[in-house]
Amino acid sequence: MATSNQIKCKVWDNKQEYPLTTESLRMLLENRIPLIRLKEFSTNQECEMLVEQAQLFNFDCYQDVNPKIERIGITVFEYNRISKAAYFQAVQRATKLRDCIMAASFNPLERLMMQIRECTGATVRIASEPFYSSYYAGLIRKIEQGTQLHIDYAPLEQSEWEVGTVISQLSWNLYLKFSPNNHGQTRIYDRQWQPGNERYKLDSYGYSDTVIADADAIGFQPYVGDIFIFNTRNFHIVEPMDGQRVTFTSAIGLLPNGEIILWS
Ligand SMILES: O=C(O)CCC(=O)C(=O)O
Ligand SMILES: [Fe+2]
Repeated sequence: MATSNQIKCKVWDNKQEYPLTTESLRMLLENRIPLIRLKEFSTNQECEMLVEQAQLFNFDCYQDVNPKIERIGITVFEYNRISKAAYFQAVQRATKLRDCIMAASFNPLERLMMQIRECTGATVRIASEPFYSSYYAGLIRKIEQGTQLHIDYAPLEQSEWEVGTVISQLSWNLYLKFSPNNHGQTRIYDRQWQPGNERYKLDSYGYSDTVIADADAIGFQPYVGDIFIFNTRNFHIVEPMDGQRVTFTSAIGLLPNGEIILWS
């Protein structure tokens, strides 16, 4: 495991956020910059319409996750412990519901995939599992009570799935609704998960603060209509807030052959 000194030598351009370009995406995948921001990716009206449509359906709570996180859609994180077969059985129904919500509002997933395709020239697609089908991608998620300190990294968490073969993993969040206040920020540490960190795991997904000792961090205040993309092998946390905080989100992974895949 690298020492904190070695890690601190890698300089993140602290505070600065980059627009989406071929170069910034490459740097984010290589963890050489902390954040990409797509300002005004969607209009306030589009965001409102999506939330309004989503609210016609039930948000479910993540299993085994404290504090509570609610979402529409399914995650490999939860089915990991059940079975791959059960996940792929649930994909069709979840996809139908997501498509119904997007058809009555707008489709941020396709819009973002198109933009990544345009700026990289790479194949950008929904992840798909040999002998099964496409994955589900695109959660509508409420994180209002915050998260624990965590990472999202399929080579660790889903090693037996296609998504477990990614060499780098990002997350994009489109902020659909955000009650105006100074809380609910997302904080990303300049410290990537290493196998030795597993002994500091607290429960189904949280880690003790020991893993981020001395690490630099960057926090960002979400704005409705903006997308933030960051590298989720870095430890990160969402602060709790009073009020509503609704996002549209999925993971983005880079495969060894250069393809870019999305899933939830
Ligand atoms: O809601 C956010 O700002 C980030 C949530 C998160 O942990 C993630 O997207 O990996
Ligand atoms: Fe996360």
